[in-house]
Amino acid sequence: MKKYLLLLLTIMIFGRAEALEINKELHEFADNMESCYGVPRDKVLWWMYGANISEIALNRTAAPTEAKPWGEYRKLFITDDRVRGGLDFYLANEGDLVRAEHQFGVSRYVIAAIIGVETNYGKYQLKLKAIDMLATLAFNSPNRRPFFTKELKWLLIIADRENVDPHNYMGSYAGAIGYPQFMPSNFDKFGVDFDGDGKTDLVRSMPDAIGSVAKYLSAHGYRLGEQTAVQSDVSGDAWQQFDTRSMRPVKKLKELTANGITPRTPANPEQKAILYTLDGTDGKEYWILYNNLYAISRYNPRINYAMAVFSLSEEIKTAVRGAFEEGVYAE
Ligand SMILES: [Ca+2]
Repeated sequence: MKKYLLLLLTIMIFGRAEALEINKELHEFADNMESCYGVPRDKVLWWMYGANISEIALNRTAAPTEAKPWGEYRKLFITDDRVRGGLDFYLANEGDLVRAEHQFGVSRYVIAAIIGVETNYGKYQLKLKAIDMLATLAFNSPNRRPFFTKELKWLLIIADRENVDPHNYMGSYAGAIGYPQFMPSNFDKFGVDFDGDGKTDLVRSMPDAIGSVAKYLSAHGYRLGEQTAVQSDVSGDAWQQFDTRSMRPVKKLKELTANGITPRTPANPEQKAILYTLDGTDGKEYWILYNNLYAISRYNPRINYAMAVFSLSEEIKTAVRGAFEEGVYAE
């Protein structure tokens, strides 16, 4: 630990820009990391001395984003470029996507769509250090400190365990890491070494990202072969009681159909379901949501997010099938 102390001393003498203040609170955090999780306190303090306050993290998490109507959101989001990107991504990663589908029981197209939505299939350049974002939000933000402190804790536990400098974990302004944008606590629970190199690397390994997304969705109840969401037609008034603006499928499909809600594609009447009304480009859309949509929403709890992943996955599936039929790509 001597080298850390020496480096700390050097930094304390020469100073640094926009540094995180190393105060009593941070010392307590470091003590806690050592006593509860076995991560040496000097190592933690050294890592934290290297962390900078991020204005981006403070500004972005403070500004609530307004929810757009679904129709508008879909048009902005499910573009030709994004679908073509999904086809390219599928063709480049088919082996791992199929393997993940078999191993975890999650649609290969949904896995592709999640990575497409999160980081544009890994093409989005992650320029922010998760440690800067999380340290800023844990120690310098007025809100949600316990949440981000917990995530910072997990970032350092993982770094210590995997023997990686935590400053190498690149992510978003909220501290989500790598291609699939996992928060560090999810990295710990659902991270998979899917390329078998002995490390779970969500920043550089696309196979690891694919396996981890599949494990996450599977653990949150996704089941291959079940429907995800389907548009329906409504009649009478009784259907309104099922329109609760919740994505949690707490009714059975047969209860919905008995009350004037007719799915445009039939499904098992015993299947758990709920109705969700969305503002489409041509007026109201009445969607029946199933358990798989709810599982997707565990990745991000906004309806537009879950619907965008679902819609994109369907578009990618259509594009892949089209490519096979045209003989552009032979299976
Ligand atoms: Ca790996």
